[in-house]
Amino acid sequence: SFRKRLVMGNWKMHGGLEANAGLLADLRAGAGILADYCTLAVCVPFPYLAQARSQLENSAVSWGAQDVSAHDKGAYTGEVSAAMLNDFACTWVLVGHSERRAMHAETDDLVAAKAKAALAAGLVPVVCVGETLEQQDAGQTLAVIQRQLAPVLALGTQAVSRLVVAYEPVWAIGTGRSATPAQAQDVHAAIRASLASIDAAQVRVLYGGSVKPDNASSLFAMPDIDGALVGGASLVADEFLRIAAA
Ligand code: G2H
Repeated sequence: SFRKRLVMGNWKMHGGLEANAGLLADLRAGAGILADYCTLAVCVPFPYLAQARSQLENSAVSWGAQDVSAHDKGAYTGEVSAAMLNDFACTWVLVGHSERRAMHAETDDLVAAKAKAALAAGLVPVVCVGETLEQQDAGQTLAVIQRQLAPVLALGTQAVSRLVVAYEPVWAIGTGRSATPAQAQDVHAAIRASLASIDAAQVRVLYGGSVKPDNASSLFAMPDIDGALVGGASLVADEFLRIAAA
């Protein structure tokens, strides 16, 4: 079955109205010719969703957020609901990025609840999983990923068939030290195997962690790597577009 490649930027806490305007315009202009081959998207900080929408509407680049509340509404100061993201015509939302797991104590169950809330609102959750260096050294990579995915798989086959998984080894994030294509492929194949009861052939599994123009094509050559979640390199239009071109 055919999985259209997905190259998604994760701006993290970067940007500003003026800088974004140039970046979004460059993406809009450069994405057209790539759109037949891959889906392009950016996940921006909440305050810039309106800007992303106004600059990317009717372009080949879609947009989304970097987090979502598991709750519909209520006394949750600082949280943003899936319905609010829908008000800005988001397609995507990241859930369980390792920075949120590590710095905001997000548990596997909370991440699954966020994915569920996103799906209920018609958004596509991009569920991020990945092991730390310590866990990798201890040979726990697959066990950690199975544990992180378990409550997500428990949402049921219908839910899982609609989401995207992003494998981001924590030791590769922002360090300039990407996983090798073979290393990533092994984990991606295992992730797909764990989805096997679902229609795993249709679920996109992205790789994330120091993806750059010069390592993107060798990663994308792997059979179970369906695209990338790109941090640092997504802040420079030319780099992001070159990754998509790969
Ligand atoms: C991993 C990735 C994007 P970077 O967090 O989510 O960031 O490409 O900067 O390693």
